[in-house]
Amino acid sequence: MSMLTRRRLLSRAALSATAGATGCDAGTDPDTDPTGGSGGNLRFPTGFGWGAATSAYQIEGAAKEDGRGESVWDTFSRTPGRTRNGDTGDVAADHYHRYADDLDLMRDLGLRSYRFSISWPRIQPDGTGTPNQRGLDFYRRLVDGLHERGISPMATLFHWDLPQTLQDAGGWENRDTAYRFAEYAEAVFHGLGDRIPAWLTINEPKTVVQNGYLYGHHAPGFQDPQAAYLVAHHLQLAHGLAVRALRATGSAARIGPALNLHPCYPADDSAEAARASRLYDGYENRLYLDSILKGSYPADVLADLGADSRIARGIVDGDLEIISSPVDLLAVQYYTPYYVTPTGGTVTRWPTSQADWQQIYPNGMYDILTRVTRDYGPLPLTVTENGLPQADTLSADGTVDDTGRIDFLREHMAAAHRAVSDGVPLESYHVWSLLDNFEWAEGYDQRWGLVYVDYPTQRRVLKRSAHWYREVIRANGL
Ligand code: GCO
Repeated sequence: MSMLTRRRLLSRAALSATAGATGCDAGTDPDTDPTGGSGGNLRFPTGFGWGAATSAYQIEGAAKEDGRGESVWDTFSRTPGRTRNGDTGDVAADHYHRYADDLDLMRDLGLRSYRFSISWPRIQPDGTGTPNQRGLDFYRRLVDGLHERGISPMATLFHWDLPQTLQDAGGWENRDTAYRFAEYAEAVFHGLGDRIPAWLTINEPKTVVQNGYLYGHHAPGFQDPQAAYLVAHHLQLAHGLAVRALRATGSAARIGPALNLHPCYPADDSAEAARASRLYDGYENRLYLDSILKGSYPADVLADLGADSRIARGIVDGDLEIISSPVDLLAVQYYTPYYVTPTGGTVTRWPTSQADWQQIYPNGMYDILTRVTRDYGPLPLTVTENGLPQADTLSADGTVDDTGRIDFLREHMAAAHRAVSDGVPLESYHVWSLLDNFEWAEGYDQRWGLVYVDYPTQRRVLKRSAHWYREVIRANGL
């Protein structure tokens, strides 16, 4: 298994291949201009869904209220040494209590779409059985508040907060967890399905696989490659079962997966780098895209994992049919490219953000959107996450000057616009994130929000980027 030690990550050859296939503007050279060229006065299609995204554990707090059960992230974050400064999501941005004010903020920004997640342990404290009405009621109030403000809800069913009881029974290593997830999804569809037009199943299965089971710096904190790829399979099985559960309700709502995709480029011109980059792409992208959208796992990745691997032995006849149940949309989350060396390692080519894994390469947005359309389309696309962390500070005059975020967003939106101009059916774009929040193992150090959260007082302050984004939305473009 050659991929075990890599952290997360294009060559001139790959780029020009992309450019040739998609009609990318030949006047820019992504090797020297990471934006790929971005002009002014870019209008998006009428009705474009400008939005922002969050997830339950990262913003809600209220960890012990209204019957909520414990999740793996409660356990993990409360374990000494697991998160920066020992931070937990116990209070987070206190959104559970402040959701009405946060809804007003969204309206003031002019958002057209809001992507949030539903906390499984609020709905099923033990991961199974009769749903907790108080949990469902919270999301009903939230969703009704969105509709009242003319904002379209997009709900993620699973953003990593697996009920601890299910983890105790083996978590995602246990095939049964996929079936428990389908039951939970069914309960949510019955409780809220009449008011949510778009569903996302599993947020970034790859991050659970890599960070949760390979590197161990996310819950549940394991370093077990054999388990990791079995988990990849069970997460995707859960995705397919949830798609089927939605169809079984007769709902006209749309559903799809939320995948963090990374353009992978060879770090040099050698054949070895091209080969290594291709396999890297298999682990980063095709392991999830091929299965869900084509009904088969990529042969190169399966061969690399080995016929004796737990995933190879864990695939049951019919699973891929479930996993590839037709979806209505694909949610793309783009943060960084990877540049892959001949030996399968990665190198950093562009400046990074406060997150050392994130290279700022806007043209990667164009490449990944055009690539999924070329290889898997035509399929409606939504960007459900894109953003960067900064050490934003509240100045004495009460403002937060995050000019770097404005530059980042403008360039990534311009790259998305180029993709749309080249025929990519992109419907919406969500900034990660609406609010500063609990950034997993990084705790509260990294601020990803359009809105600054002063944690001691929980006061919200619109950053300069939020004011800028409001104008983007009003103009429907840049
Ligand atoms: C993820 C998650 C978000 C993160 C964001 C920044 O992609 O990791 O969906 O919860 O906070 O991506 O790292």
